[in-house]
Amino acid sequence: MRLLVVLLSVLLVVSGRPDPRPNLHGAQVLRVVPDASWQLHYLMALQMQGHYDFWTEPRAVGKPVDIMGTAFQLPALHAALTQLDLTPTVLISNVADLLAKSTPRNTEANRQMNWDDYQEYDVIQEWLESLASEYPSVCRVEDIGTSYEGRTLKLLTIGTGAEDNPGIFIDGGIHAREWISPATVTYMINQLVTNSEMYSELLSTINFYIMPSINPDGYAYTWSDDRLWRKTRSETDSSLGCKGADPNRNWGFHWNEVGASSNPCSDIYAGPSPFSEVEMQLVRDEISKRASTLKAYLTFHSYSQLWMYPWGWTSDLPDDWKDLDDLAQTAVDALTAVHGTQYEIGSSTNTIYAAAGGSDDWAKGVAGVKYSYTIELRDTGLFGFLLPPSLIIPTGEETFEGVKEVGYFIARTYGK
Ligand code: 0X9
Ligand code: ZN
Repeated sequence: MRLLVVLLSVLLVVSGRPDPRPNLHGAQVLRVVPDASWQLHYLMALQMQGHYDFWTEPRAVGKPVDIMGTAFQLPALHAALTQLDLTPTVLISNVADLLAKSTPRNTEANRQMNWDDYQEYDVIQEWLESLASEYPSVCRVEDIGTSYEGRTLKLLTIGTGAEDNPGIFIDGGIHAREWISPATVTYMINQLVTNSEMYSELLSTINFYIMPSINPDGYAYTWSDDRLWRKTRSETDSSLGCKGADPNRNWGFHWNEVGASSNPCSDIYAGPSPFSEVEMQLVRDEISKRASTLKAYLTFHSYSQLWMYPWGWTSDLPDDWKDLDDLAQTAVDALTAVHGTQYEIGSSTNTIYAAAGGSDDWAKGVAGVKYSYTIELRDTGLFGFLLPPSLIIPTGEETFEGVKEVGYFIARTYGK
């Protein structure tokens, strides 16, 4: 026993950080595909009980649902699924092993921005500052406020033309555990800024406003304590001791009407009130400030490979859905052409599930940004949230092609 304790503390010293969420040893991610609507509804009820971490939510008959069970929970999870006549396949046989493989190397060299690995919040922040000082004719950075725990949020503007040029607002990292999102958004920033001569016409016609990591406290927590944390880290309810709200259920448009929870312990907790989360207030204010020039809003999530547009609060489609669908098609065609990655396109309610209080719905419904999209990046479940760092660059390359199509379209359609 003493030997074990000594060994563990040696390991801690060597690795420099405690093993995040050690109870993931032996945890598995199981996939089931409901083929009847009663199974779907029972799966929804199982999710509502809040015992298991649903990596993807029950969305429709025929669509896969990925559920993580810890080693301790697995027998009960199997029993529950058997009762539902569902036969699970094992998607990830040992979450802890995969986690170890996808955990960034904690070296000094890796504290320099690069896309061979995921990056900590501070590294991203410093890099944004250094870009702005190295390329002052192409981009500028602003501090727009501080998170609940006191981290600075930065907004990078990329553009060489007029301030009132048509704009595209891009954010990443709203859900803390979706690491490929900030990695992809920073990849695209780097391409636009360091190769700006290749995009000179685009950048003189439109402005990009980009915030790569809009849930910094949650993101920092995924590095320090719990790799699979999704929400913010605010103290919303002291009696239950559960922290944080789902920032993508917190926006003030049809808030908490559907697909969200009022339980502070739930992963889809809408928060005590619309815009209770300071980080979402800050992003909202940046969008609002520029609402008259913004033509597109892109918010990056993972995973499932979906390019979705509003609405998320109703299965009805916006009047101009065809315009949004057409542009999504153009973007996805360009994306797929790079590495063959397949994406599904559609309104979010009809593609995944109804969920109100999302930033995409607010951007369109309140700020009036016509082309509002939620993009769920790679993969489709092989690695889920634990996408290996070797896939950052391929994901960045293909996504950038899709985003450029959106840029060119906005420039052609609204450029002066
Ligand atoms: O549920 C979400 O917030 C998003 N999926 S995720 O797996 N990344 O959590 C989808 C949001 C789609 N948009 C709206 N429901 N408004
Ligand atoms: Zn997400």
